[in-house]
Amino acid sequence: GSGSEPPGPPVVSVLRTEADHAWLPPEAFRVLGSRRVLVSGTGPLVDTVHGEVAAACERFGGTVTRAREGTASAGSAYDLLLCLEEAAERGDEGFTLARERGRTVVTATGQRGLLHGLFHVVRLGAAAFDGEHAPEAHRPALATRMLDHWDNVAVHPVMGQVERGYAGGSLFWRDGRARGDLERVRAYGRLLAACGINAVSVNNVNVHEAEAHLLTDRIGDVADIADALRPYGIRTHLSVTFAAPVVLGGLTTADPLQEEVRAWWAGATERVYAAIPDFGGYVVKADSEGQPGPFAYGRSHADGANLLADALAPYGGTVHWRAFVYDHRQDWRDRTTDRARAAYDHFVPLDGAFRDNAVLQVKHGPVDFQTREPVSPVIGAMPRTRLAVEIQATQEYTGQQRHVCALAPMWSQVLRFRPGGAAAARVGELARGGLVAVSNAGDDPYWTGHPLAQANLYAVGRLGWQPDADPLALLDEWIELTFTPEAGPDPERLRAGLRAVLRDSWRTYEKYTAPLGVGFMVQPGHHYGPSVDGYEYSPWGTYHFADRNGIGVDRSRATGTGYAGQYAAPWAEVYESAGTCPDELLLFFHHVPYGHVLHSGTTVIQHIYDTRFEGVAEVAAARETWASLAGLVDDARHARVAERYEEQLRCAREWRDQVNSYFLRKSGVPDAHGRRIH
Ligand code: GCW
Repeated sequence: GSGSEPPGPPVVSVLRTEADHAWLPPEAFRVLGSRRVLVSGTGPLVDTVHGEVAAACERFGGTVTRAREGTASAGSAYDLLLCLEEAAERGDEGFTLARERGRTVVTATGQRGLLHGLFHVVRLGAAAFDGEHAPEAHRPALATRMLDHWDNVAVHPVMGQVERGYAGGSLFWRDGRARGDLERVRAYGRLLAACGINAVSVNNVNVHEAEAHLLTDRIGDVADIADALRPYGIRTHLSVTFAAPVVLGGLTTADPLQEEVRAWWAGATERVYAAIPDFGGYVVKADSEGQPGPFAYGRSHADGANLLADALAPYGGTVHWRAFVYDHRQDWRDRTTDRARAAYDHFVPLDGAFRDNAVLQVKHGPVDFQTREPVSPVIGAMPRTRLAVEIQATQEYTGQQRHVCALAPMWSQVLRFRPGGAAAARVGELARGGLVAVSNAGDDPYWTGHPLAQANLYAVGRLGWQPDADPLALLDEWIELTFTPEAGPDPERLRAGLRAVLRDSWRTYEKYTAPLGVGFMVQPGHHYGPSVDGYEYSPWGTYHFADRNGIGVDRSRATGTGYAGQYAAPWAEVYESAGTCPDELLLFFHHVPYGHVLHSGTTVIQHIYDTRFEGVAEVAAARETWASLAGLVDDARHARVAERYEEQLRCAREWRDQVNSYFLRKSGVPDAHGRRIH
């Protein structure tokens, strides 16, 4: 039961939806829900906090009291105080946590901070009510932690409802209309808030006809989504087409320096804010893979981004301008053009030219979310520009949510990388514009298609909050919340099993797919499964150059495309020579003979054979481990994962056999261990 004095606002309902609870199962609230809790402060997000606590107490026998004002000094009648201290400054996301006189005290000066504090207590579980300690301050390292949905409103003839979506349909759109399932959207917002995400962009960066209209005549649909996400502190953003003044406004130009174009954006943006007062801003993919942009008018990308930044500035909005600009109609015969160079070549000369409310959104690697890439040299090379780092939770190139591939270890490597060398700042510190992930969620009952892919969505928010967090600790945290092992018969075996199948799954995936950082051996179009030469003679700029003597892309300054020279010291030197380049990136930077000996002591060709065999063996072992967890995980979830392991194993074998056969045939070098290669 929940007491209340004075009679506060209505308890905000905690959700009713068929969807999986993911990392917020009722059981995760047991510790908190069996306590005596005081929630103090006013405002819509405090109502959300109160609703969460009330639902937990209802279920687990605790009590919740609602007060209007901060009462951190209140008597010993409570085990937990959740206090909003001052008039809500909505921007403030931090909170402090203390244990004093047998009570746990969370104080925040902003409503969102209180919400984060609540979920922090949930994460801590019993530890939140242990011992005594002085107030510790928590605040997000990155102010923006955003998900980009590549969701189409209308079903795209090739890409479907969700571009690169592996989790069913869109949470927002279906067959050309808003789905209107706002309870589900709200549940999504709740999960996102609980891992630290605070912004969502609701449509594909490839903005087709129907989607373009979200900006104007269909803004009401976006406003409905924003209303559903707002109670969980999440701001809504929109992808827009740079050609909007032409396609929506009837102008003859979208030239960013034309007054009529500027006026059109100002007016359109004013109407957006009339519908959504806390609208986050625009996301733009311009001059990229066929999308319109400023180049058509002879203008720079700073001109383009600043046009939208100026329109958004009066309302506190931000434009996220993507740096994914390259020539996708390249001639494969032309060895001087290197797609990896493109973002740096286009954008670094513009450093300092972008407005304060323009964020340049840079993919973490120079090419395209491959299993292994170096960190983009753009990060670190634009000190006077707000950069956001873009990662891909949707597993386009990492198994499409049919394979287990826990990506936190990869993302963590990126965020901990120091572009300026050992003493310089980390990527996680340089990303002042935030962390952005392409979402992997959809209307699938498990949200992410593969139930274990929920771990990736969870890690996005947690790494945005704390980019130097230990990725394995985050996996453990996700396991504790999602599976609540202590509630089951054999918590240690469950934990150990989940760790075993998740922790190294990215490296396992790497072992059976494209070797040593070379990338792109996927089937063209859908990008699932192997095709070693699938992109070799294509216009996309993604080649491996394998011949009978060797493989890899020479990106050195001395003899290659010069890409290695885009890095600062010491990386430019490290990557320049095959002798110092790390093994896992060797073929990204160098073309070497098959007999080249790696730092690991083995040759490139033998490494290719060995790791393909190992990768398949590791998948087979993981499948067995998963099978052994039957009875410790709920049956439906267990069955869903088991079925996906069958496909993962089939696909891993296909990768192994195609890659090994290809290189045996090219090189003529037999496997040192005489294993069967076809
Ligand atoms: O990885 C590629 C994808 C495209 C995507 C593009 C991008 C939305 O294959 O589907 O388009 O990147 O990031 O814009």
